[in-house]
Amino acid sequence: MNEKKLVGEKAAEFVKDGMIVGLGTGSTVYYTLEKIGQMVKEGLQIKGIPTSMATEKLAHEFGIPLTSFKEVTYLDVAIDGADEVDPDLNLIKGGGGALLREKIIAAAANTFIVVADSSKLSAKLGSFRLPVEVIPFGYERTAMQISSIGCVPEMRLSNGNPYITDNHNYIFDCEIPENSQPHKLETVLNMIPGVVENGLFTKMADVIITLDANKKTVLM
Ligand code: ABF
Repeated sequence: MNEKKLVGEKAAEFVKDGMIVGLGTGSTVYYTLEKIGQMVKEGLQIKGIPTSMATEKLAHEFGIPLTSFKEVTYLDVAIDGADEVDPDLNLIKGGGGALLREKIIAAAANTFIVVADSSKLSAKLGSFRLPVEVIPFGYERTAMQISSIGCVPEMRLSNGNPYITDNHNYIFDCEIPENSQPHKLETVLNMIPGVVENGLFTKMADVIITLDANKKTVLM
């Protein structure tokens, strides 16, 4: 069984009857969603809030009932992927472009579970460029401000045009300074006018489900 499927399915064990569940985005949490769909078919009673339109579509395909923040103000658990994980459980997320809704949902969850195969584990964040979501108005100046704090932004493109997020914003993928302190950088970036959110998820993850050297699922 592939690593993503092993960790993705393991996370579904944390989903219990009656829960409100944050449904993440990406190729690992895909397996979590598939497993939850099977559990719903077997009688599990849960409702999910998706972190992206892509996940909303998958939830419909897998038969996972959905709700929204119009009906609930908190979630019991959120399960999501990550692009990079450091030893302090700080994350870089957003490779899939869903970082804004992912962070809203992770922050609203009592427990935030991350599913990450071993290739995501890193001694220090920065191997994966940090996604930063910005509004289109004034993006040129916003990029200059991001550069002024030592990050190197590159506009994410899709078929030669700016990539547009589910929230109708742009994304800059940024090289971050070698000596970055994740929590400080997360805060400083979000203070820049025009920046909507960034992919640093510091001090948020409660559990990382990954694999050990013997390909056994472990909790960090
Ligand atoms: C999502 O998971 C995104 O934040 C991230 O880009 C993606 C990466 O995970 P995977 O490798 O599972 O697609 O949460």
